[in-house]
Amino acid sequence: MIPKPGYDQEREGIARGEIRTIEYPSATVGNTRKARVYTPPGYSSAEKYSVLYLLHGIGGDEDEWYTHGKPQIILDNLYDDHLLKPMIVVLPNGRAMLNDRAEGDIFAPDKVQAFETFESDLLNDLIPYIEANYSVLTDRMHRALAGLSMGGGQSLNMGLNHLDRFAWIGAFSPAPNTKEPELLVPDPQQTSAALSLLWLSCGDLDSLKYVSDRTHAYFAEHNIPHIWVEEQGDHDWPVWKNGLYQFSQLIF
Ligand code: FER
Repeated sequence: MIPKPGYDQEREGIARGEIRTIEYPSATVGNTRKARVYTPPGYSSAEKYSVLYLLHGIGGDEDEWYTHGKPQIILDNLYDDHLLKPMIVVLPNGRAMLNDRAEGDIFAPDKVQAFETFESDLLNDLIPYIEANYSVLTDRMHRALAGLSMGGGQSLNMGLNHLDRFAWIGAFSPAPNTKEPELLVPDPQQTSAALSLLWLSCGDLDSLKYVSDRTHAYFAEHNIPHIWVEEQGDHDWPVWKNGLYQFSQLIF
């Protein structure tokens, strides 16, 4: 799956969405946390939008996608081509701890643990804040969860464990935080019936590809419907941006 040339280049003269930093109270962490929110061109409270929560990797924070992936350019272009459903995209900070900056030893156990703690922050703090402050649909069919690397692992771990909250799940180059497939999907029939989309993609040169390989192998063996894209690339932005480009067109 090759993206259309120029898919990530700013187009002249098109309608643009907006990407802003918000702050929300987190009972999980006990402070106020930051996230970014992309609202599409012409966002209006007269309409109700779906929501994609899009997660970053171990070296990032709520600015990582914005700085390196420029999702607003990819999404604005897709809206210009009429290829996306009305959605807002939330870029959280997936390291749920008091100092949630990607500094010091980013592999320290407490920092890795904070990517697990994020499950409670996402479900109990961030999602309720978004749903109280944006004009959005609040059922599982209109809520998606995707991410890159650590965020891909989080999307699989949290999404597949909460199919009552998310119908659309995407993992781009998921990291070793991804649970073993037997724990991700203990009941293949139940999971298959609930899912609208399960997306898995990874670059062929990625040293973490074994995580995707074992996950895909289990999904295939147990007939769990999913899209598996092995593409040319490393553990890097071209793969993750293409992941967003492809996944976003398939949801809602
Ligand atoms: C690991 C190797 C890589 C790991 C996490 C990563 C938790 C994450 C990489 C990324 O987010 O880019 O052993 O363990």
